[in-house]
Amino acid sequence: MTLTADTRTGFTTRLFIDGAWTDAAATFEDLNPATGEVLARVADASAEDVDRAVRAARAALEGVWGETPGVARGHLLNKLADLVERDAQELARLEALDIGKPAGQPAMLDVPNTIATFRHFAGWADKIQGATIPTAGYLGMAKTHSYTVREPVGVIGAIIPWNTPLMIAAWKLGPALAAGNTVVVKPAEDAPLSILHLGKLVEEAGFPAGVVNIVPGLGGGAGAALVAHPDVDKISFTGSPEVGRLIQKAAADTFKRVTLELGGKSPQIVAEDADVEAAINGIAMGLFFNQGEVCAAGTRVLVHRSHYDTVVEALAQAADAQVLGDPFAESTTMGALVNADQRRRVLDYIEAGKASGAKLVAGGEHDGPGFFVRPTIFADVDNSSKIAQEEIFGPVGAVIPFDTLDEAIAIANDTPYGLAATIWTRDVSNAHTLAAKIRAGAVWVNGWAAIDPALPWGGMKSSGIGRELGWSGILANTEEKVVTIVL
Ligand code: TXE
Repeated sequence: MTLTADTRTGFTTRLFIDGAWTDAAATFEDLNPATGEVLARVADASAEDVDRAVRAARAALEGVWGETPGVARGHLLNKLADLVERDAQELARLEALDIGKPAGQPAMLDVPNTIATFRHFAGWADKIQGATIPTAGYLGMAKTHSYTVREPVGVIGAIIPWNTPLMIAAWKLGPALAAGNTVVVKPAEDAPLSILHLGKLVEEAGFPAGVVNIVPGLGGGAGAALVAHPDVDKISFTGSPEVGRLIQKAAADTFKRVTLELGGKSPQIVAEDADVEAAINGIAMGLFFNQGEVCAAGTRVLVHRSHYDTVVEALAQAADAQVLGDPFAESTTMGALVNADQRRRVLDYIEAGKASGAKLVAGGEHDGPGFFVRPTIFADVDNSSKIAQEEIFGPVGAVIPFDTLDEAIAIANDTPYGLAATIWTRDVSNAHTLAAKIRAGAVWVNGWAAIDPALPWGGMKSSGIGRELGWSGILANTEEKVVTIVL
């Protein structure tokens, strides 16, 4: 898909509350990462705006939305999917403009995945069922008839990161709306534009006022207000472990439910029997796609010693071959990091890598007028070093040799994270053994990031709590109620 770089700047966005678009008292700047210029002035929701949004969501839940049957919720989600499909080019353009990623990437992944997610959950909306459960009876005196129902959790606060905002908003909205919840969405300050466009489509699809509200704002402002609000039943968050920890603590005050997706330090393991050529291409994608700003980025490359030199050399070449630049140029394969802080953070990690004694074989410096960082590969990395333990969220790979699969498993599990892992092997026994022993929410064999809206998504250990997507996404957005009739 070729997209036109319509880089109009200087516009001011609004809040979407109770079905109406309103101005905020304050705004903040949203920058174009590829140029560093101000792209838009974004309405900054205050605590009062968040309160209005939560009240609108509660009113919709207790009113028209609570009376809307699953089949009608499914129709609306399908309509929304159709509208996202209609506006696919515009949404991909906004994503490239706001985040700095090559425009072909959101056109290939984020937008189609958003459509698929809404369609998947449209299908669930009228199939959310309970069970009838045989029991021993009532205190030995009477028989009973018991059944369960799955009810919406209530008002859900969805806090979204900036790396793939449209898609992650869909991952939270799809199951929440299918299950009959109402939602207040807080986009990240660096990338609210595609979600605001989605708000227009929610309106056009005909969702009743208050079912979806969008309150862009700062994390410590609108985000914290949403987390603290006593009338929010659940927070669904994707972002950093630091903020995830704050959210879980704050949620304890009102016993809000939480789903937390907090990133990772995912291994990609190249076994002795791997198809090395296929592995190299997949590993490079796992390192460099979306500038490495991916929660499941395969940043620790564990390579059997027999392939080590080949893989290190090929990844260095793949890094050097990346073309950084204008997200809308056909030749660009990698965009800019999202903001100056993120670039600083990634460059600091590169310095830490050099200081650790790891061997820098590609990249290592920044580039261009925007927030660019050259893709970087370190070889001979010690798994206990900072660059192997901490999430960098940039195009930086750490290559580590191993001799036995047991050693690979031990290294793979030796981080605080457990989001995803990729295994490159042609031996089905190795595939199953590694899949069983690696502590991660998702294990991919012979292909990085094989995600699908039907598959549960979430992490073990510090990568988070709970699962999104698939039937697990419905479970996470419903409360189970048991009804017992004493006969
Ligand atoms: O994340 P934050 P940042 C990791 C990644 C990245 C680092 C920092 O390693 O380098 O986090 O990114 C909102 N109460 N991930 O600073 O701050 C914020 O406004 C409520 C991994 O951008 O966690 C935004 O909407 N909300 C990750 C969202 O939280 C608050 C994706 C995420 O921002 C808040 C993003 C508060 N007190 C970053 N403070 C992944 N899992 O994929 C901030 N927010």
